[in-house]
Amino acid sequence: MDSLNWCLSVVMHIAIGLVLLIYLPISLVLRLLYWVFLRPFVKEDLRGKVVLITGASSGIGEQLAYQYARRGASLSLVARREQALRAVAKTARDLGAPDVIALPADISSSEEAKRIVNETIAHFGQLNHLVANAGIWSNCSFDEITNITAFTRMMDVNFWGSVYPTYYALPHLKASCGRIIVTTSVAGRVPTARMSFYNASKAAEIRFYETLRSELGKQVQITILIPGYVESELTKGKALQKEGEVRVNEEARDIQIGPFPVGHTEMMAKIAVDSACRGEEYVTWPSWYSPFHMLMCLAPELVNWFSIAFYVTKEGNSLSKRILEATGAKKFLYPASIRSPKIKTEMNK
Ligand SMILES: NC(=O)c1ccc[n+]([C@@H]2O[C@H](COP(=O)([O-])OP(=O)(O)OC[C@H]3O[C@@H](n4cnc5c(N)ncnc54)[C@H](OP(=O)(O)O)[C@@H]3O)[C@@H](O)[C@H]2O)c1
Ligand SMILES: *[C@@H]1O[C@H](CO)[C@@H](O)[C@H](O)[C@H]1NC(C)=O
Ligand SMILES: *[C@@H]1O[C@H](CO)[C@@H](O)[C@H](O)[C@H]1NC(C)=O
Ligand SMILES: *[C@@H]1O[C@H](CO)[C@@H](O)[C@H](O)[C@H]1NC(C)=O
Ligand SMILES: CC(=O)N[C@H]1CO[C@H](CO)[C@@H](O)[C@@H]1O
Repeated sequence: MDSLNWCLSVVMHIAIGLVLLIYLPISLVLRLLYWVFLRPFVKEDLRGKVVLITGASSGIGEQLAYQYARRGASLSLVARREQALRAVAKTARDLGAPDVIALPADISSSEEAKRIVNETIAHFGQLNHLVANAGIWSNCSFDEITNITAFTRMMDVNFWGSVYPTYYALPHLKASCGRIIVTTSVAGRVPTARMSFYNASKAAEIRFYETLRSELGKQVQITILIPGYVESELTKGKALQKEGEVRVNEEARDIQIGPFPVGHTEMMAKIAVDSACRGEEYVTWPSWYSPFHMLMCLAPELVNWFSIAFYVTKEGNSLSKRILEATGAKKFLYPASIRSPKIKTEMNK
């Protein structure tokens, strides 16, 4: 049995090696041809389209709303903080969205998810893009957590909070040959210490939407957004803390992000919407994160060593934070918008 297993293993390695040897050069040429000849001309016209965005009250979702608005789409905006949501809705109208509705809801509840899809259809009569973007993160290592049950929230918001609206929106998306855009994270592909649940929720999201993509084929296209660090309330330090409550913790943020530059969200939102309109499957931005996917496939142990050296804290400090402090690099690497702990407070959410 053992030798059969060994033979099969050798055969598989050689077979897959051959497939890659033939497939990779061909796909490279095809991709190049696509980039040069087709890509500039493929682009969905968003005028008259309806887009539902979850997590639209701040950060990436807010900027995505503005990009869709500029391109003439009507919007249905979802998050829990109503005032913040209404302010985003107003700006979106000013930027050119013909019609915008704000639907306050907690997306981790399936009933609420059902309601917001229902209200969107009742108001607009159609749905063309679903942007599943709402999410929370946390910064503590597993053994620091003092209230473990509070951490089911991470899965409830990041994973189920994307799956529920997808489920209820799917019939309408099929009817319109629409698209799903889902905001995941580089952390879902590349393990990063101190983010076990965040990392797991994002990995689950990526796998789920990759599988759904193969089930749906061309009927409903799926764009998976894989952001690295960009400015938002999340990178201001708003996170699920070890005691199980959500608040802003800048010091923890400095440990987590360290000397990694934080990208401008407006730029990312622009690239994300353009890529979705071209039907692209993955968007990794800032793009310097892309090689990390390859590194993760070829040498996961390097990622692991780096993660330990960089993020694991000794006496409340980590190499990442020490580098940040020693070089004074924060001024250049973090946009001004996240260098203050102020967030759009409302009911302490
Ligand atoms: N910023 C980054 O560096 C980065 C990197 C990788 C991935 N991401 C991902 O990007 C997505 C957006 O995050 P962000 O960076 O823009 O952070 P953010 O500014 O904190 O935005 C998160 C949004 O999600 C909403 N939200 C949270 N819980 C919700 C719930 N239960 N129901 C409905 N809405 C909820 C928030 O609105 P309310 O509080 O009003 O409900 C807010 O609008 C997340 O999925 C995040 O994981 C961000
Ligand atoms: C959804 O909307 C329809 C009308 O568009 C209504 O008849 C139905 O009761 C609603 N369902 C729920 C669960 O709210
Ligand atoms: C732990 O978190 C859960 C969920 O947020 C909460 O209901 C519970 O009261 C918390 N327990 C303690 C001991 O703080
Ligand atoms: C985040 O990390 C910092 C550094 O270890 C820690 O002090 C903080 O307690 C962590 N998050 C919380 C407050 O849960
Ligand atoms: C530190 C940590 O939780 N790492 C996990 C992140 O997610 C990947 C899956 O993508 C796991 O393999 C890691 O163990």
